[in-house]
Amino acid sequence: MGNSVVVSVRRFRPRIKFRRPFHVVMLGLDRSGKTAILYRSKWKDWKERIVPTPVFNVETVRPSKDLRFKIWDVSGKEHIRPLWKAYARQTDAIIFVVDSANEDRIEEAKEELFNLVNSAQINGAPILIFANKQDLPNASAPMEITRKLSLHNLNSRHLWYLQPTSAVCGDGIAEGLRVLSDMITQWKADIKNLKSGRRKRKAVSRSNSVNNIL
Ligand SMILES: Nc1nc2c(ncn2[C@@H]2O[C@H](COP(=O)(O)OP(=O)(O)OP(=O)(O)O)[C@@H](O)[C@H]2O)c(=O)[nH]1
Ligand SMILES: [Mg+2]
Repeated sequence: MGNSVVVSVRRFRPRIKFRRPFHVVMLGLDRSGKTAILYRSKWKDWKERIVPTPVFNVETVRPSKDLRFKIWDVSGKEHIRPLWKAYARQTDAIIFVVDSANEDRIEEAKEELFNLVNSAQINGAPILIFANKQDLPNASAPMEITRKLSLHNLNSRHLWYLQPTSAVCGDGIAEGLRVLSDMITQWKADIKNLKSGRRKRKAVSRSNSVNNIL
């Protein structure tokens, strides 16, 4: 499988330990392979368990000893997509799964991704894109998927990373989740710094106004 496409603009910080699992929503068009990725990470008999998702599945997965993710895998069917924003609100991150071998639906996937990310309800959460089904002979290369999805035009508030995967072979999933945990850590640290910066500025302006009065 080709190399992952690293597209995040900032370097990730050292890992901080979180006690609770990261809460993540996994979205993408129907049949892109979301449930296959989730169940592949969880059970040996994952193949027998896969059916189209009626609304959502939720599972906690452990890609490595120090990492836990609680993943909401939401149906990609057209009538469920209006609910995506509600599922994505207040999660630690979004995983967006694309079928790399289905050229005909890549534009539709791009529209849904931008529709989601440009929503006011999605508050800068990091995005991991799984370019799935890389085992198929007609799968587009990661760089090509990056271009077709116009990922470089994503809102700059979001850290993002594209990881080629194959749910069938199991390739790329744990690697992608590791990068995702780093992005979440970075995002949370940025929010914390921003808040403490604001508090400091407020304190300074308060003391300035007191000095002006005196
Ligand atoms: N060759 C190949 N097939 C895959 C891969 N991932 C999933 N599939 C197959 O693609 C089909 C759809 O997979 P699902 O996991 O049900 O897709 P989904 O995104 O959850 O679809 P919805 O639940 O309808 O939103 C199934 O037949 C899977 O076995 C992959 O990496 N490679
Ligand atoms: Mg599914």
